[in-house]
Amino acid sequence: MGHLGAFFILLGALGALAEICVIPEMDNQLVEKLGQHLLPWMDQLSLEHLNPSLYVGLRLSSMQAGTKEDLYLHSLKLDYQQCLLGSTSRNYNNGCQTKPSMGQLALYLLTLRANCEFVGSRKGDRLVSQLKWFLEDEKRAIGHDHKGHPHTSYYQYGLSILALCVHQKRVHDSVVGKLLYAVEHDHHLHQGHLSVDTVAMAGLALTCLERFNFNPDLRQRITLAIQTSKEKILKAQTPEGYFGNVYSTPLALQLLMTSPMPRMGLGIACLKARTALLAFLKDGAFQNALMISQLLPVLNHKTYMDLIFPDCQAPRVMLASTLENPSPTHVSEMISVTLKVSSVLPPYQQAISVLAGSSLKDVLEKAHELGGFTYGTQASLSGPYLTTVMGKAVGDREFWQLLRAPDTPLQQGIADYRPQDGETIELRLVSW
Ligand code: B12
Repeated sequence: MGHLGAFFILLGALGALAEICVIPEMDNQLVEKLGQHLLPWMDQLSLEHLNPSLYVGLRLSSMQAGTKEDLYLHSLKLDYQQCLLGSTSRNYNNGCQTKPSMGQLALYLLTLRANCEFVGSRKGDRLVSQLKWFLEDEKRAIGHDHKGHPHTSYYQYGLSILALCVHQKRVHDSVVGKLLYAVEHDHHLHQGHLSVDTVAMAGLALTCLERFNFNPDLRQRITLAIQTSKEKILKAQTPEGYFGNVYSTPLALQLLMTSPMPRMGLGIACLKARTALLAFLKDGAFQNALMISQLLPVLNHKTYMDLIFPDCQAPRVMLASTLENPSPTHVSEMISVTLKVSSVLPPYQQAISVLAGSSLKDVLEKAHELGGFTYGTQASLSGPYLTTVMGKAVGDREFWQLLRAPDTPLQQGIADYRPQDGETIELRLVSW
């Protein structure tokens, strides 16, 4: 028996041991409630609020929003194309305050695939060229010796390769090589700690490339890196069952669900993650629209890999708008939250009184009204991102980290996090 024979016997043995990651169906009502959460966001049709991830998530879910969904896609196309390809005529910025970023362009291309469209027209080709150009620029920023960093992040780098791949557009070996190197030397994927979301996105991009065999010279490295990404994610499972944290679990599951794996315990690990997610969902704790958009495919046994050949005829249940629960009028209890900023001179610390149930953003706003505190935000697909505190803007690869004292980073942004009475929240300027 030659080497090839031995290789196939080994493969067969591994195949026999392969386990799959399946997420058994969850309560329909719970899933529908999540979908309903997206509906009010779909009424916001300004470029600042349009969110291509939301459309992708809905199309890969078991639910639809009828004409609202069509109108949303129409607005996305209009605004994204105008801002990305817009006229260069004098003094005309097409109403675009800022051009969509590399990652947003990538998500827009995923949106088109989610609607079973391939980029093919001249306009589409220009979008593909822009994304390829962005990636080349990022590749240069990382550098030959891999010592540099992408201007955006490896998350967006992976997302962009994925978007090109599902449109069956090839990406140069040298561009893929940077992502492979990052997975192989995982300190590149850290944001203080290993970013499971980033590893998952890299794994999804590489899985797509592997399916098409677009980079035959890199095939072995790609296969190995996919395996490595999955292993890293499994290793990052918490005792409660999350991969990383609750919010990285949806993307992590998307990667683990793409194909069987010769790994004992994969099935159990996924079931454990499902149980943890379910408990969290029952608490009504998945509020952020972007997070919901990454979770919905998983609940419908789908992943971004399904954008390669999406099933646009699959029946989906129509989401009914529910009237928003009227906010309870009797809640007038006040709580005290201490706001602390040590990264400025003189340091700032102040107890702020707000209504119970207020968001951290409400606390910042109140502190501003009281005087002595200023802050600035930038709209993002995840909500308002804190960019400036006390006039101090973030530098290259810095961010204003949100922490609950003494040292626990928050897992939500300023619009979603609701501090408890007596909590101290610190805003800390850190590098990542
Ligand atoms: C990269 C990244 C970062 C980078 C962003 C800088 C950069 N140049 O890319 C850094 C490390 C700085 C960062 C910071 C934070 N992040 Co972050 N981040 C991500 C990640 C991996 C990718 C985001 C991305 O590029 N998306 C694609 C592009 C196309 O979308 P975009 O909207 O244009 O991207 C921008 C925003 O996402 C923004 N951003 C990044 N993180 C967050 C978090 C929040 C809450 C907001 C409003 C915006 C925001 O930065 C991106 C680049 O400009 C996501 C993972 C995920 N699953 O989405 C987590 C993620 C969005 N981050 C998260 C969190 C919690 C934070 C922090 C609040 C952590 C903290 N305790 O301080 C801070 C934000 C604080 C603030 N100042 O408002 C959570 C949000 C969960 C939730 N409930 O919504 C995620 C899902 C990670 C996780 N699994 O916990 N993040």
